[in-house]
Amino acid sequence: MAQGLEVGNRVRLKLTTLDGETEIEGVVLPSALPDHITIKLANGYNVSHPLESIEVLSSTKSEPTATSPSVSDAPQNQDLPTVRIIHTGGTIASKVDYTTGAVTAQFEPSELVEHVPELLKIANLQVHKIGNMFSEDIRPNHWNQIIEATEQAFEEACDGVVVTHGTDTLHITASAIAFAWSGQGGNPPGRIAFVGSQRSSDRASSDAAQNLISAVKWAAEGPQPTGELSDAVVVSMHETSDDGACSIHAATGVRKLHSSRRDAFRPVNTTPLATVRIENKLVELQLEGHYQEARMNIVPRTITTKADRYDETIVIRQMVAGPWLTTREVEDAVGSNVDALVIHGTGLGHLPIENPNDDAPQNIELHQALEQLSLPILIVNQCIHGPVNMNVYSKGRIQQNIGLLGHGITSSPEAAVVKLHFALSHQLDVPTIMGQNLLGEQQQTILN
Ligand code: DAS
Repeated sequence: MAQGLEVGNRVRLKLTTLDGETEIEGVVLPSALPDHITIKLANGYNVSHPLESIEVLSSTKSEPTATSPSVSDAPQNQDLPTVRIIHTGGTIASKVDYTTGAVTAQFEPSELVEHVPELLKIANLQVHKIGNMFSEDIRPNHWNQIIEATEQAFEEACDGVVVTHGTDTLHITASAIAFAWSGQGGNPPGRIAFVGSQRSSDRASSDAAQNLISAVKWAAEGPQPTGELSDAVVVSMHETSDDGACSIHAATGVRKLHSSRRDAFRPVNTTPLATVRIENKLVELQLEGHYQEARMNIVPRTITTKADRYDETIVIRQMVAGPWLTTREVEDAVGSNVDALVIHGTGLGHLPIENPNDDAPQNIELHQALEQLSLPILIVNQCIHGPVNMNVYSKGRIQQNIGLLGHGITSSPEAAVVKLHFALSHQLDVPTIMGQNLLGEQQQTILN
């Protein structure tokens, strides 16, 4: 490392660039390139510069933070709300192995709290470890384990629960827990917030700390869920790519829409329920106006202590409408004894099942194959945003006439598939259920 600089030093550097000289400040990170220095800037981004282009104006060793006590012996403030962190893994619980550069899930849940001691000013914290999984490996049996852990937390008088989870399927699991608690009229005794991070917790540009602080803030101090506004389970992630604010999203109205940005989670057909602002160590929870108004205009559900589970044997085959969709996919699915099909339709939810130029017979074959099927076929939306609306074009009406489901869906596509799995798990009438608004998953959009 250059000129006595060490990882962790807070530095002010003079840069000589093609555009002249400039100054930057930040924290020294492990170098991303040979003969370069890598700095974490105040806005959370990392920059690397050739060592010969810098002059060190100041460099101070950052005081070694006193390793805060683990959760078990941390000085908990019993006067604060009690929040249990249910830990499943993901990047939020990972570290970069700087020898390989790979991110591996390896945290103990108590380490999360040690990394973010501010949490202990918000809540009296407990931890429950389910695993250290990346979320692409999570299955419905893990949903049931999380549901069990949330029930147990509330039985043991927790005010709220935070579930740490990988980001790839975070919105799917969050939707699953929402339908488990509120899909058949229930309402959990406290708040449930899912949280992940796009950057591993040990990287200076990590979003983990602020996402976690926001999730714990909601779990500790948020309003009692109504059960009607998809507020029984929420997702807490960065509002923008900069630090300072996290959005509290309804579980069934949010989706991961970017593979790497810190604001990857965006609302689908709705807007966040609340925002947590974190500035100068102040943490402030602000409910959004539309949510406050909606809360005043409905009767909150009776609180329940038990949630539903998912049938882990249910098999749902998904396919994508477009130039490559043929009858073969449908026949393979039916041949392998699936419980339902989900087809991600184009536009408002359309499939290639007409042959106007008399030169695409496979479209007619697909139409006939779908018409003959007796199992549920749900249409969701490749566009992600906007409704599935099969009343606008004749194609949609043909689809409804052959019994395809999904007209009017305005939740995230993944929430709709979870809802289908939920209905099948409880032998509910799928066409009826898919047309209903069970817990507020039908977000306000142009359909209304
Ligand atoms: N693989 C990703 C996952 O666990 C890492 C992450 O973003 O959390 O979802």
